[in-house]
Amino acid sequence: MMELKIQLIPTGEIILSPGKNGENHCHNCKVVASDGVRAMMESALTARDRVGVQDFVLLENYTSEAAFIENLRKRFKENLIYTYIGSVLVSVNPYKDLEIYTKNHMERYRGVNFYEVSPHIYAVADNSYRSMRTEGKDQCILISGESGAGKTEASKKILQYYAVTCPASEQVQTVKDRLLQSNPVLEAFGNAKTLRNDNSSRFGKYMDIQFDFKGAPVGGHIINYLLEKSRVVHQNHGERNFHIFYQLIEGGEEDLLRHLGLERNPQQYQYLIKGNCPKVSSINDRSDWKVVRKALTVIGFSENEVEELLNIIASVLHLGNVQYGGEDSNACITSDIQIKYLARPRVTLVLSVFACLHLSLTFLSLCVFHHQLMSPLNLEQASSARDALAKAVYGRTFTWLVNKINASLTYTSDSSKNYSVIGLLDIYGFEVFQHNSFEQFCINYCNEKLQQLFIELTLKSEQDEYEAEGITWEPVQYFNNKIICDLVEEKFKGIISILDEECLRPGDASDLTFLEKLEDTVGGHAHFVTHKLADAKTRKVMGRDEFRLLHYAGEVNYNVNGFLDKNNDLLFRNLKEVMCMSENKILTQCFNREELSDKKRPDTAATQFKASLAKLMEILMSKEPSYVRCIKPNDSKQSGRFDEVLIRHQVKYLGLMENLRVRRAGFAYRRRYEVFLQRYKSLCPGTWPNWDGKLSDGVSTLVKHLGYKPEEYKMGRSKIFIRFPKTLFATEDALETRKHSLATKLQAGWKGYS
Ligand code: AOV
Ligand code: MG
Repeated sequence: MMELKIQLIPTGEIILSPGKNGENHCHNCKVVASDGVRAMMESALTARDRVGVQDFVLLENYTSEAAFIENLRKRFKENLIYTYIGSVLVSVNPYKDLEIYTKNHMERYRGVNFYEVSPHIYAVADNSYRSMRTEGKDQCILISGESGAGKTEASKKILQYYAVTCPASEQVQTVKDRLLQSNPVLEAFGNAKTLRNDNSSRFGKYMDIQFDFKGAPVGGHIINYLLEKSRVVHQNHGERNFHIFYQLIEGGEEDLLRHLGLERNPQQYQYLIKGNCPKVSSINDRSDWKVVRKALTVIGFSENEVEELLNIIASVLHLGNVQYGGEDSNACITSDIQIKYLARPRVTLVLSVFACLHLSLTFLSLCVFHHQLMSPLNLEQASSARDALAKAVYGRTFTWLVNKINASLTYTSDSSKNYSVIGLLDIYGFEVFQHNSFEQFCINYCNEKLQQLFIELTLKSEQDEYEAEGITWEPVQYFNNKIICDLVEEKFKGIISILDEECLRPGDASDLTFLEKLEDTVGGHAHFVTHKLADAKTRKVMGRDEFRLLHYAGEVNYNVNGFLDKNNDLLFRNLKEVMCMSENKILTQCFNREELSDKKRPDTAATQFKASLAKLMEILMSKEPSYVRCIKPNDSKQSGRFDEVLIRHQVKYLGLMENLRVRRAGFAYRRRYEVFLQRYKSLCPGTWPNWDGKLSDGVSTLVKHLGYKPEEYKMGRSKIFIRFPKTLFATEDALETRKHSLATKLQAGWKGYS
């Protein structure tokens, strides 16, 4: 009789340990149970009614969106935030600390098959790790969902899981520490409070974790994507600048602040007051400062480097306070500041900027703010030159920081690549604000690309594969967002191309002429609308300086104001020259002289972003993906609130229903014949030690010997398709048992097949 263990864990989750036949779902098993077991099963089933199913594939009415949402709601109410769709993990942000990330939890998931334990982010992490180890294929975990849905938290949990559960030597421990500590540093410099999320990632991050042949994390590499630099100089109401500024001001030691010429009050700084939101209740800048300061040391920053880094941060704040006055056509630094300069030279703003950047006073005369040395700038030009400098300094310093972290994570080994990789993608989520600009356009385009990849890799490729393998299949309809990606990125005709064209066009090019060009070129596109092209109802909610994109995840109006400038991202040449003269070593790495002699116009911001995304897609396509789909339960960041309308919208646009239908109709596992045979051939005397015939015949012989039933698998052209995970688990168990008994026999001096 089959062995079956039923365990009700405190959360109400049912854990059914697989018996000898690999059964793990109680409603699947046809056990003749004793009274005691039956009573346990009944109570387990009642619990399941309350907590829903842990894999949507098990929903009886799996095509019903209402049943899907109901299952999600039941589980959310019970603090069960994770649910599978096959191997895809759906996660709902609980907005509260759940006691589910302890070391004990990690141990529970370590080396255990996916379906044997309740769904968890650790199961995804462990599954990727084991696939990497057993199949030798690089993995990636793609975390998606809108802003505030829990992507960054999920990626941190995965990293922590590897740090705790993977083997470690002393050297590996250093790498683990550095990998972990890179998070607070990058978040300090690259995250900020937005209206959607108090800790919103304002840059995209792809991190490779490198494992050696023993499965120990030995190195890492981070690629960063388009930091939202405009935040350095401007924040919308209710938002903040990057965390690091507030951390430094709130947490920095007295001596340090004095040295940097900073006051302990964010309200003193123009670059910090635009959003009128210096404090955030969920954030403790002072304690975060301590964490960041320590992390910098762990990562390997020298005291000098930290000092230079903070000098730059302070200089940006001072720069923001440089104000202009004078004739409108001939701006100069306002007189009171000049007077201040003369009276108290050590505290003047301009001087502070230069002192912080270690520019010698001789170069002060070269400063852009001194009107006599440049062709005169009007007030607006002078302010935007100042802001451009602040953005460039901050943006380049951020890139320097990533490079520095990468250097500290570099795996040094004799051979060039003798490691395997798990990549983690945590990028800014889809976002819609009252006012959306170039940054939201880029962020949402990026999400559009990720959705495309998800479609390519799960829905489309799944269906293509059945077709290619000659397996009968009922196609599932889904919305393919390629049409929107093309609208944005197509050569010559896409929005980015048109934007670039306007940026390069001399003469009267402006944000509004860009909008007109868009209307002329893509005006007829089904996913594009402007005020002029809209129907009366839409027109009411659109400005004349906006265009609307009908994204896969919803409609967004983009205001064209600033598009050209942000895309051009230019910095006056003499400002670059001044930066090159700095004695600050970080700045000399950020601004080098070669750039000055390079006559070629750099690619625009959007084109660079498009190219980096294309490269990212290539990286991800070359790896075996796992997916975490994050859902935000409400817009008020509240725990326990399940806003059904909001959630239904996300379920729809994330394509979860289609995902489920494809999954339900399909097969849980597929393996190429040679891989399958190689792994399990020892389980059958007919295929051991070698199979000389056709590979598919070998696999047939093997699975018949293993007792696979016809409904459990199908033979394709080059692969075997296995319908249920339990079938594969049973085979894995058999392999384990065999290895174990073989080892025992070998010890006893045995030779040959038994
Ligand atoms: P995001 O990365 O998806 O948004 P985060 O991962 O930063 O969102 O999550 C937002 C906030 O939700 C966090 O700061 C936590 O307070 C809370 N949260 C998320 N996941 C969990 C969890 N598993 N347990 C407890 N609290 C959680 V963005 O970066 O804005 O797209 O750009
Ligand atoms: Mg994030």
